[in-house]
Amino acid sequence: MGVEQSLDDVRLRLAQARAVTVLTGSGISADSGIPTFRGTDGLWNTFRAEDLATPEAFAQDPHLVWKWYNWRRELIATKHPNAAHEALVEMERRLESRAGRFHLITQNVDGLHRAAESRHVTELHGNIWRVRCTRCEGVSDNRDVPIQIPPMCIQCRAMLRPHIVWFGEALAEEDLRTSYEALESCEILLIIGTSGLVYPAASFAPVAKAAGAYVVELNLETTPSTEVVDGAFQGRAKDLVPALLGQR
Ligand code: BJW
Ligand code: ZN
Repeated sequence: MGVEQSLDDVRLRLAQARAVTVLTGSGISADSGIPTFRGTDGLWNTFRAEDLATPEAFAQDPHLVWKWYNWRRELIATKHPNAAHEALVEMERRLESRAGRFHLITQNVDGLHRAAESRHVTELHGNIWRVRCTRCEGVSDNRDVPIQIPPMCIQCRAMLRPHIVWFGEALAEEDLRTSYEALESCEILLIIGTSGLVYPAASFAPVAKAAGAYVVELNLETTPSTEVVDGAFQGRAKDLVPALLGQR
């Protein structure tokens, strides 16, 4: 079966499905000009994850960690959702118009799915436009670019941190519960633009498959998940996702 034909096959399955879950990673925002983490142009090529994206790094040098987030805030503030983000909004609209269920789980912290106006979204690793108090744990929105560093909590005057899940930190229980529900009850799981290396999201494909879902991967390259999925398509998210809706 040629690639064109099998993409059509997924398109038909999607058009009939009653429950679709989508997992996205930084590859979907690469088409908006936001760097991914791994790979030749990835952030972890220039920065060491353990120096910046761990609670230990923040405890040791909060100023350095906040400087990195300021740099990323400045970059992300100039970026917009692309055709792939928009196609997922349309996918949700179509499913809901026939009383189906759609849930989008993203590992991205850039907020572009919400900006595009996807409605059922779980931001598994947090959001770069939110801050959390290191003492009272109060979470608030903050879109200052640049943010004055280090930012302080107005309630208890302790330091604020990015509301982002760093390595070694637990994901929010409610986000995990919602994600597993969506994975275990979907007919189709689409995995878009993620290397599938970071847990627990890396285990979502087998979880959905074990529950009977048809699992499809869209990525520029093959990944460790490619072997376990039912269909894998190599290309840019901004081309492949609209194609799944017949928008080409
Ligand atoms: C395109 C494209 C285009 C490009 N179109 N495609 C089990 C085994 C081993 C280790 C662990 C384990 N369980 C937990 C761990 C430890 C750790 C982990 O997974 N480590 C691995 C690296 C081995 N996990 C954790 O620590 C997690 N916490 C946890 O498990 O807690 C347990 C616990 C319980 C109770 C108490 C305490 C603890 C937390 C993980 C948090 C990850 N956070 C980060 C960074 C946040 C910082 C920030 O952003 O500011 O989130 S890591 C980074 O990776 C970021 C991303 O969301 C995440 C995933 O990356 P993603 O999106 O896949 O990007 P890339 O770059 O890897 O891939 C891009 C892909 O796109 C590529 O495939 C390209 O080909 C493709 N692409 N352009 C389509 N145009
Ligand atoms: Zn506080």
